[in-house]
Amino acid sequence: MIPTKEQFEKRFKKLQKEHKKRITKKNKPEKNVGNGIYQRYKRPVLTADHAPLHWKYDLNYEQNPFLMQRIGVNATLNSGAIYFEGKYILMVRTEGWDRKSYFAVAESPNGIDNWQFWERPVILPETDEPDTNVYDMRLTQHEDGWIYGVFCSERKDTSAPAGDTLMATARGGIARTKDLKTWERLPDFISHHGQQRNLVLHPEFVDGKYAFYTRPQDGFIEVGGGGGIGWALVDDITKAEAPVENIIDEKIYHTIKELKNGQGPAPIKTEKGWLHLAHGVRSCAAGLRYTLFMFMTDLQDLSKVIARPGGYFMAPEGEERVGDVSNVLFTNGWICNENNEVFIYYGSSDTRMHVATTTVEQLIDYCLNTPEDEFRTAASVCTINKLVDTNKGLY
Ligand code: M1P
Repeated sequence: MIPTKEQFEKRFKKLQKEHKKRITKKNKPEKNVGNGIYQRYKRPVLTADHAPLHWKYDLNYEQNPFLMQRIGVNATLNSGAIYFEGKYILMVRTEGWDRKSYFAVAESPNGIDNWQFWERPVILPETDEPDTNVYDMRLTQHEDGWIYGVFCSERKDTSAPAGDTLMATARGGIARTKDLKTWERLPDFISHHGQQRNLVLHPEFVDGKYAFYTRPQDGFIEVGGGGGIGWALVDDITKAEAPVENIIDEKIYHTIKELKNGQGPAPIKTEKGWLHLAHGVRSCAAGLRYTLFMFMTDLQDLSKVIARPGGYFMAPEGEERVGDVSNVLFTNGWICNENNEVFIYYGSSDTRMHVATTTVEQLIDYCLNTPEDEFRTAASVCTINKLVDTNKGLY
């Protein structure tokens, strides 16, 4: 039986109520004492269910009397972030039921809860070679006055043999805006070191040039002989081409970044150096494990790493462990507000978005005082014992 208009309207009201309840629910810090480095929050900040109803349902009774969902959102993940006009903004990687990702802006008054998507997803212009998929945008407020969105542009590999429907290429896509609404697409970043994912624009000019953190890789998935976080200077961002990519943070055997690593968001400038957040990938019987790690670079020589806290900064916990691609934490967005409070936005298991809060002061302390990884079991034990000695009489 076809529902009546009255039934249709009743169902719509219920959907609206559920949706409003979800997006206005207060988010609170986790109750445990925590590690003193950052504070996780109880609930994800964004899930697929936060997407507006008018993106998913045809709300016209004549066309959709059952009020069926016509379009679906599968996940809201790896989001860029920016503090813009007094609002906390996420550039959300939104993935549809059709496996395509697109970007959509969500804003919150406090960076923690009440995230609302803007009316429509971002209309991102294409280049002459249309992207099949776009994802993981990093937002950089550059000193040239533009806000840049640098993201991965994926296309089918035209050299794939017939029948191979997996081979793909990843390139750095670049777009810019002043208002986060109207975007100008620039040509893709040209790398001479293979494919690119996790490309990030540094916020300041370096020797009068645009500076990028890169991630050269031999193939679409495997970084192969490439890999590491690279550093590249580019003369003209409207024709971004990097002849040289110097690795500043390499992948290392038997560490949390033994397989690959990639810069997260653009770094935060502090009086002690630039704070960097990144992801590292290790291999295990269950597949790949993605965790977050930090490092710091020098204020004068930006390609010089001055602090390398060992091990991971944050790893998947509880429900974060499970999702479309389980055992993954990934970040490409953080916000430092006027009080030096830092909001770290991270995706878990390629499914949902979370926040953790900390301060610039805590992150500097973490980077400068966490022991480095010394790459051997015996050295790790020695590091623990040094701490035990220092703590004598205190426990
Ligand atoms: O599925 C885990 C992550 O895989 C990729 O990251 P990387 O290039 O470092 O392997 C990205 O597709 C990322 O979006 C995803 O979260």
